[in-house]
Amino acid sequence: MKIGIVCYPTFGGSGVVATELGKALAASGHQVHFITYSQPARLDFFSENLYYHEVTISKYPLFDFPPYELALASKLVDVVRFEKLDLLHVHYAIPHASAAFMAKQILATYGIHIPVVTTLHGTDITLVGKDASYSPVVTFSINQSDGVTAVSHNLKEETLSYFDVTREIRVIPNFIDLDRFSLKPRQHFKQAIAPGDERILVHTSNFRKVKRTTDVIRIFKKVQEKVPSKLLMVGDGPERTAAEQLSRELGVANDIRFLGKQDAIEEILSVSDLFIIPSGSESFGLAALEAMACKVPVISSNTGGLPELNVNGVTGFLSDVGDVDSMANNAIHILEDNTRLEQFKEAALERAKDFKLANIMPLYEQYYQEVIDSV
Ligand code: GMT
Repeated sequence: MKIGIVCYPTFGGSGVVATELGKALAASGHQVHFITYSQPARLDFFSENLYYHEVTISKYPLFDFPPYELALASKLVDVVRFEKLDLLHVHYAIPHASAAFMAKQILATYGIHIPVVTTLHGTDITLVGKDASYSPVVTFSINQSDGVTAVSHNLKEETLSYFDVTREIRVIPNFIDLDRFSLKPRQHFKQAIAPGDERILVHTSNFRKVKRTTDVIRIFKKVQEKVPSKLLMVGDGPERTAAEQLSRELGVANDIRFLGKQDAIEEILSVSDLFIIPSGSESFGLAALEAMACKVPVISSNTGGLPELNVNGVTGFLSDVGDVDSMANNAIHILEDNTRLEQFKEAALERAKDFKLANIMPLYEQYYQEVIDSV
């Protein structure tokens, strides 16, 4: 197949899923065309089946807000026409699904009928999509897609309960490349972070409010009172300063390293004992899956799609959003006993294997074919 993929080219979860899916599809023989405003972060090598088309946005003094959606729709028309694509797969509804709808209408005037699959990732529904300034367009463009997927059953239910969606939604979860995300021997790094053989806790995110990064600091403070430990905070974003400030106020700053944005997350996960993800909303939790693939159990909130990934009492524990005491107690329970920690680590890896790329990519391929056959 010749597949066009539209996504945010940044480090965010939806962009990572889209890019890794495109790379895997290309590796299995499909021709994949990425159409974005800059080179996707993980598309940093050459492959004969991978193409990248940059959406260029003309600036004009009249435009306080350059019309990206129009530039994207025009580029989609161009790429579909001249590269003769079979299907467009857009990741993150806003504004990709509506741009694809517009491109589809224009292409029809050339006698070209291109099927569009929209994948809902989370905040495009749970936060931004529900905003009254977007919701009519989100509802319309989901219904106008020829196929719709959601990354968890919970996200599907959220979408159906909030939007007047008539399209069937197929659940296809996030996936993991176990060749990249696996436990790597990094003893020297572990020694540098935890010279007294302390436990290492880790959090990775974009430090947005929804991630509740200050809860991570509060949990760590409580854990540290019972189990000697260190905390690695990976990523950057608007809440980083608040998290840093809180760690100083609570007197734990010397045991926390804020590492900023990192490419080789798997290296950091490889030295970690426990992953903390107390999000207020999380449609799947790709970051938790990456941790589990590196044998790191998960302390999470029980929101969104997290219960579909993290098995309570087996791969980690789930608590109500904001219940810092429960999360800290669960973390201590796992960390205070070597044998128990090892059991949780093994179980985390076993669960991660359910989401390996080889299991999930065929679900997309099969769905593409169904959508193509149905239009
Ligand atoms: O987590 C983020 O804020 C980034 C966001 C995105 O769209 O880039 O991630 C969402 O999509 C990921 C991939 O499908 C999911 O694993 C994340 O759970 C989801 N984030 C939220 O729902 C907050």
